[in-house]
Amino acid sequence: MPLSRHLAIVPAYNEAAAIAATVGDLHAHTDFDVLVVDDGSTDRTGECARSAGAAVVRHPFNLGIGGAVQSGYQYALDHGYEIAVQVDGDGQHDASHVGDLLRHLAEHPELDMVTGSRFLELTADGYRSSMPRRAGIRLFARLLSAVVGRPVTDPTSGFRMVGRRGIELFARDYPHDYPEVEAVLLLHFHQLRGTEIPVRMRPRTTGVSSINAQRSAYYMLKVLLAILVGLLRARPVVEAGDSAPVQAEHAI
Ligand SMILES: Nc1nc2c(ncn2[C@@H]2O[C@H](COP(=O)(O)OP(=O)(O)OP(=O)(O)O)[C@@H](O)[C@H]2O)c(=O)[nH]1
Ligand SMILES: [Mg+2]
Repeated sequence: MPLSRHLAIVPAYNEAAAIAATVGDLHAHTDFDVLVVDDGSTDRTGECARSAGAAVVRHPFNLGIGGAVQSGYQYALDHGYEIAVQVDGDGQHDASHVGDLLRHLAEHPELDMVTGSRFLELTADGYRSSMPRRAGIRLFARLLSAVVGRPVTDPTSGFRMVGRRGIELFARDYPHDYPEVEAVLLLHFHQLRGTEIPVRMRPRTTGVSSINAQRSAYYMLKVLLAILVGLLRARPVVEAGDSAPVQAEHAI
């Protein structure tokens, strides 16, 4: 049995320069157990994470961020955690907000996921990504808000906390490649509920971003197609009083 009922899942790929500080930040601000998913790094990410006091799951080769996060949810499910929060390994997510996410989830038991949004804060300080990426984020935000029927302001934020139902869903199924936007849809199509609260993020100070100019274009196209395909796919129809889908078809 785990010591805590709460787990921080930290996906990390070649983050040796930042991972110890990220784990330290989580230990300083939360009582969450910390799992670093070392996604086939070629540097010392795994060793640094372990020395900093985290549990480490290591992929034999690089699966990409979606695979890394899904491994984390599988670990959370297998070890009986009730709450899991995703925190990037590059130090951009400020662990002092983990308590805010937890409080919000505890105060709203109808919710399954709470996401930290950079764009809800009234003051404009904190990292909000580059101009071109912000344009993409705005487009995804509009599309997602229309589809899920609630305001989504930061669809690419990977700073998210889920309860048990979210852990079960994401352990079973999690999008690959650039998963954050699709994960919001996945949650919605499984009739789970999400919301956002304001957080401040930091710029990446070390390591290499997964999103350069070339990949941004691929990201946009891939995620737009994924949204479209997700909308076209058949989904289970749940009738009032049923606990199981009556029409056994697939969700996104
Ligand atoms: N680049 C990359 N990151 C991965 C991978 N697997 C896990 N990660 C981790 O996923 C997290 C998010 O990736 P980032 O490249 O920082 O993406 P981002 O935060 O949207 O982009 P930046 O704002 O430019 O940092 C980081 O902690 C990475 O270490 C992978 O295959 N590639
Ligand atoms: Mg980052």
